[in-house]
Amino acid sequence: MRASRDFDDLPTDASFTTVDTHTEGEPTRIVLDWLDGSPLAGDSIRAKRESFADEYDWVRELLMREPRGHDDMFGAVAFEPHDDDADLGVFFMDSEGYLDMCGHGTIGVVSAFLDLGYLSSEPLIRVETPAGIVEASPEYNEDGVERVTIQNVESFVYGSTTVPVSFLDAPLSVDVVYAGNFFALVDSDQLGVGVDTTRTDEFIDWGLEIRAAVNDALDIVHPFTGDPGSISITEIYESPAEADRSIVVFGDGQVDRSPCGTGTCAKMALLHDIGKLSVDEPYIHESIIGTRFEGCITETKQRDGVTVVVPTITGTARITGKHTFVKDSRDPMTSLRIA
Ligand code: PYC
Repeated sequence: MRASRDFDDLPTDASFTTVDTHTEGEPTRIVLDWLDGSPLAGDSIRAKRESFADEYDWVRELLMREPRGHDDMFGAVAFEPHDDDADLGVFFMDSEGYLDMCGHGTIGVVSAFLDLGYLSSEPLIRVETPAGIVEASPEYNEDGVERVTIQNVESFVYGSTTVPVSFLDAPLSVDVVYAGNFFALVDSDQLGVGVDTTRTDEFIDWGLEIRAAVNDALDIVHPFTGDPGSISITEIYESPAEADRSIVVFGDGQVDRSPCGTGTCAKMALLHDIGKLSVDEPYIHESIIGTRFEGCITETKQRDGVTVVVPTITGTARITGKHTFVKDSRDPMTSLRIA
């Protein structure tokens, strides 16, 4: 019997190469196949993401969902930037769709690409994302990249609202904050529970219901671009003495294992707005599994009458593998979800 040592003998329709990482526990499967300049139509990163979604959404499903991924998988597609000033272009995806910005994913991509020599070790790496340019500053030790700090896009409190929800008698108060994605932020005191892993399924149901209720209640428009927006992520937080902790629900009910990079920025923007976090004051944000991002607001600005903050977050990512995924032409099971 002959053992096949590579994929050349398999009847494959397609194959994809990824570098997989986790950032403080949250995976990022980084797709390399568009890095060599393979064309994605469009004259902006958003347009390129739209063409990917139109033409290659099956690749997202193939790589994010079972049997190659799982319902909580997260991914990034890396490509040559559209913006001449950027070093790298990235957009983000999960098992349900796409996000405009991702903090843990950006840390994962920058850290892995530096460790693998795909990026040269500059002190500042500019990453083009659908939300705008994000600046990454790596810190090294003798073994390579130790941590990465990213300066996220300008973030701001959009407003607040109350929405009726099935799991409370009273309406729920929600703060709406933009930090590269629009967030619904909810204080867990209103739910009468602390944030921990004993109730993850309930938090997922609540998070999805809150997101839908706020999207029903508000017609969100980004104040600077005029683009229509919607809440993509619900962040339910508590503030114990040692460090703020949150559970972050997005996609089709995914839970971020990391403290959520954009979610940390959203929380800092909210705290600054209510006078509880000053510029340059260190902020620690803990995830549902106890991992942490360090955050800071480095600056505030007035933009079109809105106070925006410039937030940074710092965290560590590690490579978990490099993979070649194939779509065997005999295999009908390209993407599996159990309802
Ligand atoms: O780190 O910004 C983040 C993020 C968004 C969704 C999952 N993680």
